[in-house]
Amino acid sequence: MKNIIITGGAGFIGSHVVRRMVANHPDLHIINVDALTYAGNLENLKDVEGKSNYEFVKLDITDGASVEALFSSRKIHGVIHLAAESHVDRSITNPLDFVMTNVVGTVILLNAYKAYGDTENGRFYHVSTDEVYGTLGDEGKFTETTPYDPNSPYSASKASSDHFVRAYHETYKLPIVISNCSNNYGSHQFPEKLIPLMIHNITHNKPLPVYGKGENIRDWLWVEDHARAIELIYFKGVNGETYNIGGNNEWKNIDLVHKLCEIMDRKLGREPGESAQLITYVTDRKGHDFRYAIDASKLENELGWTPSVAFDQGFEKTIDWYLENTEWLGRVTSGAYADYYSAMYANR
Ligand code: NAD
Ligand code: TDX
Repeated sequence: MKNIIITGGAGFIGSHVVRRMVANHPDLHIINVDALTYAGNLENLKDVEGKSNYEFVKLDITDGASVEALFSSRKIHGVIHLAAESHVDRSITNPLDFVMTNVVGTVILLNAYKAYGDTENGRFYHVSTDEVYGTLGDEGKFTETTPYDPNSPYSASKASSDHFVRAYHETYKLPIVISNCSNNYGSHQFPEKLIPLMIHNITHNKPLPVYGKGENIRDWLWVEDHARAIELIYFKGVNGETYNIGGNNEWKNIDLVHKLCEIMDRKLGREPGESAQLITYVTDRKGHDFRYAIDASKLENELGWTPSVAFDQGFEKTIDWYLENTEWLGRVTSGAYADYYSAMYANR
């Protein structure tokens, strides 16, 4: 059986990728490598535990000796690398954590794959973000040839890791692919990110902190469509290439929050307009990118991928998941989350 390592498989997107790969590829042995930071949660993977082609290895990718021990213990056919520090606000308060995991951790994995992996037949797939391209004005979209121009410590660390992955292809002929995706929404997302944070706050009648004037724009993609794109690119992408992934679904933050409030009023049996009264404009994020929008035509034309779920449908499903999984939300927002929340929002 071929061994495929998926890093960050206990996180938001990673858990969707692991579930899909385990279910669709019984001929592959999927090894989920995750340090279980605050963002990683094995509860996200209850339905694959015990599957014969699935294994979990708790490991920090910045621990070079442990990474090397894993890669040298058995032949690793390929790697799908999602492990990362992923939250922009945290990167503003603690950039070094982002350098360690996103840059150093990625290079440690590249070295291990280069030394021990099946570089003849397999590949190293690096999952990245559209934020590496910087910010857009009112017009235009990011393509694969848009120059890198990262603005936050998070996006600078992801840009740097993208460059290392590409450099290993050029220098050592390592078989690699990279994808850069827009904002994901869906189940199992840690409630530091806009949508689950707002759902949690609406449910608890807490203020809804909208940064600045709420006019920043994001391009939202259903997480399962991202996971499907990752599966497709892993098997069918061309080595050395980059693929942009996006939902063609732009929303101003404030419009998205209003839409969420309307749906939540209906679902919670509140008066129309009740949840929207919780909206509170707060100090803007430092260096806040104005607009992201992806041109995904390369992926569509070359590999035949298109988003499968209309936003209205995916958004409603997402909200239902959080309302049905209040225990999950309760557990992940207990303890350290409370400290994070007051540090980030108390004086904003
Ligand atoms: P997440 O924060 O939900 O999950 C990250 C996972 O990585 C967690 O399980 C965590 O435990 C693990 N991890 C963190 N540091 C680690 C370390 N040092 N060693 C091992 N494991 C570690 O992130 P996500 O939103 O699922 O994002 C996954 C990937 O996709 C990231 O690389 C991110 O940059 C990229 N991405 C995310 C989005 C998005 O909208 N969330 C969009 C585009 C790209
Ligand atoms: O409380 C909030 N209020 C608010 O107005 C939060 C948490 C966010 N925002 C705004 C900031 C952004 O304009 O909402 C927008 C979305 O914010 P996030 O959910 O933090 O996502 P973003 O910063 O756009 O980055 C996300 O998409 C790209 C992911 O976190 C990254 O990992 C991914 O690479």
